[in-house]
Amino acid sequence: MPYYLGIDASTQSVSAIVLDAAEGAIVAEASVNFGAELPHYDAPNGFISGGELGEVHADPLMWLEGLERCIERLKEKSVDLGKVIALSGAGQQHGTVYLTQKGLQTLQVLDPARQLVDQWEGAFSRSTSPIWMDVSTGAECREIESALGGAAAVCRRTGSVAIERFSGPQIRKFAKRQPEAWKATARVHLVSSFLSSVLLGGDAPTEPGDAAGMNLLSLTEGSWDAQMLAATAPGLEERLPNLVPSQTCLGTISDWWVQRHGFSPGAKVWACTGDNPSSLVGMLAAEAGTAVISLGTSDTFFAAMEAPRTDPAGSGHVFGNPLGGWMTLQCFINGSLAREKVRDAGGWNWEEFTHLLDAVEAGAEGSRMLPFFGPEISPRLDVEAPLVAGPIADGWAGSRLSPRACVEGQFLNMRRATAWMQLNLDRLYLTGGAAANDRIASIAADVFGVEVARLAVTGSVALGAALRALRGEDELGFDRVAAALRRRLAKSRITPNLELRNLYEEAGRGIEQLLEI
Ligand code: XUL
Repeated sequence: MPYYLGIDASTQSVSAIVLDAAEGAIVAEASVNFGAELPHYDAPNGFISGGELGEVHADPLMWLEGLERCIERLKEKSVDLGKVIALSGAGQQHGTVYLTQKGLQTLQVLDPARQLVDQWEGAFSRSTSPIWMDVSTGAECREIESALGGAAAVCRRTGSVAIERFSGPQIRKFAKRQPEAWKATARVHLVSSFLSSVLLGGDAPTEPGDAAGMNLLSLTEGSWDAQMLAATAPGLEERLPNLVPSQTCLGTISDWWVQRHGFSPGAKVWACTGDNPSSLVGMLAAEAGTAVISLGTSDTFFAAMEAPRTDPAGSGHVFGNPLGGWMTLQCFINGSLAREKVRDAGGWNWEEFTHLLDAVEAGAEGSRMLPFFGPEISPRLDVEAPLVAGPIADGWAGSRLSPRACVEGQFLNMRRATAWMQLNLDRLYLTGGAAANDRIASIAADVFGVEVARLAVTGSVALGAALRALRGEDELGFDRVAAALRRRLAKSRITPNLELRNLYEEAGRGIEQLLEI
């Protein structure tokens, strides 16, 4: 039976999953953790530490070595790679790889007798790649915004205000500070289009899913925005990859993979995308009507969006939806850590915290809380302590009302801050550590007034890549696998209590008032 391979080139690891479409099952998974398994790159968490002034880089050679190891690991698990008929991948968003002319040639002449990582002499004009954690480009963001007439103009054109980690400001910084090395750059790839190139054995295009995270793509035209390019770096257009629709077959896998790792010469490579767009597919949320909330260190909200609206407050982002149209993504910095701080302030464990969520009625007796323990970006606020009102105003720490006020406040703020998306939601998928908590899940259902289902998918990015390859080759097969995954999901369904609608409308107004203070 044919296999579909999905690769996730993420910050800390490279992972892969192999999907058997006939069985609708994942037949193998493998992962290589950079810090643990490639310690010679001195990047315990996947990036080079000690960068100055917010600079965070990683070595592209580490990614290449990790990629080959990960594929080897699949073979060690007895996966017959010859059965893979199509593959795709995803990369951490915003990171950039700078290739020389020699680097572009290298892609085409990789020697199957040698390891992937050993063949890149003179291939990079910038030896390390800035990644999404890099916040060193504040000056460049301001320069780009002022060239375009302000942050709002950049947001309307590209889907986001100029953002430090986005590729455009990163490219600008490099071109300004190292003009000679910029001259020697023949191509700037995203991590995802670099991955496509390595799989394809040639210079691959990029697609709107990931390209929209560069502050360079015109949302309305779906092509590079000439004015954004001009404001970013000289000679940028000829250094950017071509753009193709996300669901594009780029060709067949290169001979290097066939000779060295036993792939079939006919295995097709589908354009790789960014990790969040890929996750949208892996979480079965690529159709309008579903939003995903990932409850992690920071909470993330993302969803498919039919029209490319932009956030007037400048906090949210718009990326391409790999299955067509657009998607939106918004981060809430004060996520799990904030819930943890409220818990710790009461000296509770998670069980006690959950018990209080249960024991206190919806609305927390009129207590309102925005649990911001540090700077927040949705909305942009520089605070160090929660904003509170109602019975907990005189002391939230240790109050039995605080756990509920905290969780309700987080979801009410999320509902408020994502209203610009104008999503007509039918359901929410919750994922991440706290999603397993039934109480937290039902508060989400009640606040948003829609059904909530829990996704226990750990590898949604790699799964999304395999599903995209499958959809490219066999749309019916994709529908079948998606239906099977959805059936599994339905078992974790929680329905909202619609009688609480008015109460949460009023609580929402309370949260707005907190933000006016
Ligand atoms: C999204 C973002 C991260 C990276 C790494 O804008 O910066 O989610 O994609 O995962």
